[in-house]
Amino acid sequence: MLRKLKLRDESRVILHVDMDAFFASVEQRRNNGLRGKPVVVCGKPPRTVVASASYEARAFGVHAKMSIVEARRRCPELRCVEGDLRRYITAFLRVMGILRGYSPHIEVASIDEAFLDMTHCRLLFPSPRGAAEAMKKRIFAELGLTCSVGIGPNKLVAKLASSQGKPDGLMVVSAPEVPHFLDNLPIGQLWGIGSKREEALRSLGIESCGDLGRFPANLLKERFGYLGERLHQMGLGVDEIPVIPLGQEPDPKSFGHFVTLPEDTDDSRVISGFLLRLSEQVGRRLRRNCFQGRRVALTVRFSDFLAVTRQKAAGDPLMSGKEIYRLALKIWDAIGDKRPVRLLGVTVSKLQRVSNQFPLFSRSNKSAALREAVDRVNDKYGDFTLTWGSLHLSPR
Ligand code: DCP
Ligand code: CA
Ligand code: CA
Repeated sequence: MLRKLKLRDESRVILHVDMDAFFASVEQRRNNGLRGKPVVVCGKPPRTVVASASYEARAFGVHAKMSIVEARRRCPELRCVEGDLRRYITAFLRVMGILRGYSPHIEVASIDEAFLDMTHCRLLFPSPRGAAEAMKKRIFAELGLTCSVGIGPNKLVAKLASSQGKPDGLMVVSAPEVPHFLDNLPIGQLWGIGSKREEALRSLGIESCGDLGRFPANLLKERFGYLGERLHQMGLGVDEIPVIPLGQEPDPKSFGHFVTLPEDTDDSRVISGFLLRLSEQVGRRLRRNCFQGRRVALTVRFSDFLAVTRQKAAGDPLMSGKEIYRLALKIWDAIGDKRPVRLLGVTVSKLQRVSNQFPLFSRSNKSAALREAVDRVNDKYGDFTLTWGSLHLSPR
């Protein structure tokens, strides 16, 4: 029992890897002419934003999510490359191939990051730092890409540590060092703290993660509801969520796809065309994973960036694109707003497994599994700037 507790609280060694300027670095690697230059990867110009900016571009103040027009204004010699998700998935699969040599417990957290539970791999490596150094060396030697690594007693601390030394960073925070590490970390660096929440915390005199941990938990709960407890835990650097290996994730709660339209439009034929495409994408994912759903939600962002999400229950559980489309269209009609639309999203939730059979793609097909992981990250944290849809690609 004691051993179990200890393992959970203090003895875990979790490593987080995040690739540096990932999409941009893959492009610089492919094309010698781009190396050492300010480069951004984006969707189809001109209505697109920066997905990834090379560190050379960042020196000009160019960053992710900035419009291409603004990025070019800041850096006239900027090279813009139209991205291709398939290239980045292939590159990250090769990174995963290398990571697998360091621990069998790997969780894909995004298209360019992973957590490794190294707790039981200690005998194999001189030290966690030594393992990280070897891993970084191999990734650079074999793929020509740099990454940043953070090591800590849990996923929260590991991820915070990897973001500190970017690019090409390596930071190890042992359990006793956690309080000092958090004292020097602004709260904006924590997960899920946007500018509004950050402002609210500052108004309480909370500037650093350390301040957050020392702030009375009951007051945080009063102010932020259920999130208050999580904030308190984060302030203490506590995170017990285990590393969940690829293919062992719990059942998803929903499947969704989003697309930014090539241009803002109020043309209902164009809008229904996109709704059909999104519905079919979602339907394919449902079927591939052997789920059906009982609720369809439609998200519409108008040209003024205001967004609405409305949902509708399905009479019978559904998994076909046509059925999803029919409900999405009904929701669209019910919204009845004639302003030009900028973005559309279709999500199916209230999922149930269709049968006990395994998903249609084999889990040994790592590429499909990673694509699924990317889609799930999109569902959870919002879209990648490059989506399957915006690239006019078939994801499968
Ligand atoms: N991405 C995207 N749209 C977003 C965020 C990210 O398309 N809104 C893509 C492009 C990035 C990749 O995901 O290259 C990884 O995202 P990161 O946030 O890790 O950013 P980078 O790897 O580009 O830079 P950093 O070195 O800061 O990690
Ligand atoms: Ca990255
Ligand atoms: Ca990342």
